Amino acid sequence: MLREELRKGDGDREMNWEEMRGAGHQTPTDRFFVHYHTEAPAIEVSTWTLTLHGDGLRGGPVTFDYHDLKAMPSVTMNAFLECAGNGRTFYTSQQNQRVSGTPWGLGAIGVAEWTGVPLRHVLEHAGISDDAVDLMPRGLDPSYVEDGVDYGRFRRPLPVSKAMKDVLVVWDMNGAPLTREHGFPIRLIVPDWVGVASIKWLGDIEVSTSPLQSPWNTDFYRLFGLGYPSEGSAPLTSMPVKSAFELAPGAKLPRGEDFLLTGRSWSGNGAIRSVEVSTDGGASWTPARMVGPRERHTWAQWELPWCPARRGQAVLMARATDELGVTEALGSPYNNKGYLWSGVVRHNVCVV
Ligand SMILES: Nc1nc2c(c(=O)[nH]1)N[C@H]1C(S)=C(S)[C@@H](COP(=O)(O)O)O[C@H]1N2
Ligand SMILES: [Mo]
Repeated sequence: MLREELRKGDGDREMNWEEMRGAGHQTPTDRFFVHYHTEAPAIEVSTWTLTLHGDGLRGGPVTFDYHDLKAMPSVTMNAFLECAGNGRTFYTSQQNQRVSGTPWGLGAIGVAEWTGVPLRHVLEHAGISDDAVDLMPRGLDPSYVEDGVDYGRFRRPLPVSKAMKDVLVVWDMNGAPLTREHGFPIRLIVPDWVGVASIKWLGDIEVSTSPLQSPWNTDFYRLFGLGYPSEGSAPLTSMPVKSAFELAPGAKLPRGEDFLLTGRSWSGNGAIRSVEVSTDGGASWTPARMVGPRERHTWAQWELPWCPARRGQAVLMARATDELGVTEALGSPYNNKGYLWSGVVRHNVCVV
C-alpha cells in the first residue's frame, strides 16, 4: 500500500467514496479526482486563445479568445469524468494480475455540472469541411517525458463524429470557473469516454481530413497483452458499466442494526437501468432502490437497507445493468496496462 501511495504524484488524487454519502448528485469540485501527466500550467485569461487549424477547415486558421467562446450558445449538463485506469488495483487484488499505471481504487471518477459551448458550434464557426475525419485537441501543459522519451504536449485524436455529437468546450465546473488543476481556463469534456479524451488547458485543435495519431492513441490507451495484436486494440473510447458503495473499505458496521447501504453506478453505454446488491459475497442478490434520476452521461444513485446478522467479515457487492443490457461481470478481462476495469468489486466490511 505504501509503495502504491508513493507512486501517486501531485497530479493523482482520488475522490473519496465515503465522502459522497449524503452529498448531492455532483462531486464537489474540491473533492473531484485530479489527474495530469506533468504540471498544471498557470494560464491568464487575458492572453489565452484557442486556435483551430488544419486541412479540414475550408479557410485558414481561426482563433477564439475566452470571451468569444463564452458569447456562444452555452449548454449545462451533468457528466461523469473517469480515468481509463479507474479500478486498476482490482486486477491485482481480485485477479492476482500484474498491471502498470497509476494505482487507482474506484475513486478516479467524479460527476460535475459542466457549462460550455458544444464543440460542434466552434467547429462550424471555424468552417469545418465535410471531409474532416479527425481532430487533435492539444493542451498547454508542458511536454510529457517518460524514461527519457519526449512525447510532446498532451494531445489525443478525437473522431469528428464524436466531436459533432456531444463534446463540450467547457469553462465552468459546478457553477464556477474551472480551477487550475481541472483545466482553467478551457477544457474539453467528452461524455462517456475515457478521461484522457477530455483535454485540459486547451490551446489548439488541428482539424484533419486524414486520420491522426499521437502516443495517447497508439502507445497508451489501447488494450495490450495476451489476446491483443502487438499494436494493441483499437484506441479506447467509452467506459464500461461500474458500481461503487459510498463506504470506506473495511468499514465497521454494528451487528443487528439497520444500516442504509448507498452507492452509485454509471456506464459509458447509456443510462443505468437497475442495480443489484449482495451482502454475502455474491451468493444472493437483491434489487437496490434507485434514488433520483437515471440519465445518460451521469451516475445513478441507489440504496438498500441491510441489517447485518453475524459478526465478522462480510463482502458487499453491487452490480449494475445499463440501457444496453450490459451487466457488470464478476471479473474483468486482463490487459497489461489495467485499463477499463469492468468487474464487480468485492467490498469488505467488518460487522462488530
Ligand atoms: N492537457 C491535459 N489534459 C488532460 C490530462 C493531462 O495530463 N493534460 N490528463 C487526462 C486524463 S488521463 C484524465 S483522467 C483527465 C482527468 O481530469 P481531472 O483532473 O479534471 O479529473 O484529464 C485528462 N486531460
Ligand atoms: Mo486518465
